[in-house]
Amino acid sequence: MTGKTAYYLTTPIYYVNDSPHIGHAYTTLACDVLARFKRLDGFDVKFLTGTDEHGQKVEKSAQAAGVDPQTFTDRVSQNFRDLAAFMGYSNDDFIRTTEPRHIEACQALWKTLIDKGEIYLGGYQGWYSVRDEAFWGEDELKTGPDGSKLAPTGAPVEWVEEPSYFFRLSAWQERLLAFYEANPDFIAPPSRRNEVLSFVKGGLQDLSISRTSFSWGVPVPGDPAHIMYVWLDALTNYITAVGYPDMTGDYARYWPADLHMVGKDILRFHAVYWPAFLMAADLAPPKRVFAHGWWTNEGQKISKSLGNVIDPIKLVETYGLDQVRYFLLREVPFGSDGDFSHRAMVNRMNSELANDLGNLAQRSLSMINKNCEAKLPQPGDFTEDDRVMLDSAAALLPRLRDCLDRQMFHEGLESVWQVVRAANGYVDRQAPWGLKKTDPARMGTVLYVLAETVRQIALLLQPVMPGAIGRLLDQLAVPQERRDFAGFAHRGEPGTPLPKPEGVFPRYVDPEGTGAA
Ligand code: ME8
Repeated sequence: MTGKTAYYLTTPIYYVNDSPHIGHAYTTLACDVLARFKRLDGFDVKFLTGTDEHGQKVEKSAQAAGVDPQTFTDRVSQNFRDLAAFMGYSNDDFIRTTEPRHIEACQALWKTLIDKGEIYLGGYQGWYSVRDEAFWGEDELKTGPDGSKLAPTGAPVEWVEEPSYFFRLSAWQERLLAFYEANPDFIAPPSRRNEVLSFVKGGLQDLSISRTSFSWGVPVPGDPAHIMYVWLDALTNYITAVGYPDMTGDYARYWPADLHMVGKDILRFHAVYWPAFLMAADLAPPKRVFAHGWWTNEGQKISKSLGNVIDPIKLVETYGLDQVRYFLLREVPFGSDGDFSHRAMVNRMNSELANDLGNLAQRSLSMINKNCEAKLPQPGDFTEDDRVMLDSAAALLPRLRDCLDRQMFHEGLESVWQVVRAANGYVDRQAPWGLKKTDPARMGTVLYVLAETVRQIALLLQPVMPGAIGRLLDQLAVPQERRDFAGFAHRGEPGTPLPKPEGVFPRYVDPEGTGAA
């Protein structure tokens, strides 16, 4: 067992009715950056993602594809694993809800809830949306253009009447409110917290948690005519992956999870139902749920029927993996909705990556290569300007820790770019190219300060752009064992030979020369 502090974070598990799209790539990317950051910062990280394979939506998609649900889910789940590898995600586990370990965990949780009197058998009559895999109250529905009833999400609903087990959610209203009160950081961002609070204050109904009208799901223990409601099944994945029902080992180490990252549409399941299920089973609720916003495409809502779904693989092929990773976390305040546009993507890529950071690194390293025999120069005494530069780079580590603990990726990146811009100002002011003849020792000091600033910036940017930044750290000759945050304060050794520098952030050039950028 390591002496490191455990940090457990999860993505939602994705429905296998669909190919992976930008929404999936985005949620997992945010977790990946956080996981990488925490690992570099000395935590024992467990980062989980996976696929949600049961339920009526998946069963219907399998039927439409003309294959049995297991064959179908095997195929589609693989697409999500392939995406994870392609995007460079560093997840430690990939869970599938059709695995035996998960079925065992769901049935154990169910039995505990039955034993504690939290589940009873009744009958369900009401509206169900297969697309949302959610029950909706009559008062929540709206009317579509053709007069049909629709869920508040716009999804079609159908009337369902069947025997069903219920979870006594209504009994949890006050205890949930007390839990939110005692844990003000449980739901983020704060606007979402208010939304959940007012939903719970509005009163909770008991929740139907089994279905009998189809069979693609986890059988209810002792009553196999019923299968578990897909959300009870799906949420349980977070404890399956730490070994539940065995509560020693990984469960003891990693549970409760430090963070469930979710999209805003599935917050209610994570912030209301899930803590209620857990508390009812005498298990600890997670520490935090963060609901991020949704992307639109060139100003339009993304939908299959509009044909404007963004394929993350195409995006990466067009702009580059590190560039896409940077853009998605930089462009939009995390938690708000955001718009993807070619123009915005190219703008960030060319002005911030190629110009601001790329040029800073390239010109600093080229001058060292040319004027300092390709070795890290020996610095002399630091001036006030040098010290301000070095101090502002050093202040970034605590600043980023704070931003990332609040999942404010854009704020963290903006702080880094303030230092990048300050460093470009420092180069212009110090004009080291003019010192070669007049004061070579001072030139060495300035170039040392620059190399040091770029090193610190690069260390902190590794989680966002592991490929390009890895190459930049190679060019700074930072040894692998000094690339974690324990090595942050460890300045480069003067005299270290540096390889010939090469740009790591190419400019985007429009292939058709349309000048869209
Ligand atoms: O909800 N922009 O699975 P899912 C940003 N199986 N995020 C988006 C998006 C967009 N345009 N479209 C979708 C499920 N998402 C359940 C989860 S967890 C126990 C079970 C996000 O495949 C969406 O908010 O529908 C959600 O977080 C995820 O992508 C897709 O989930």
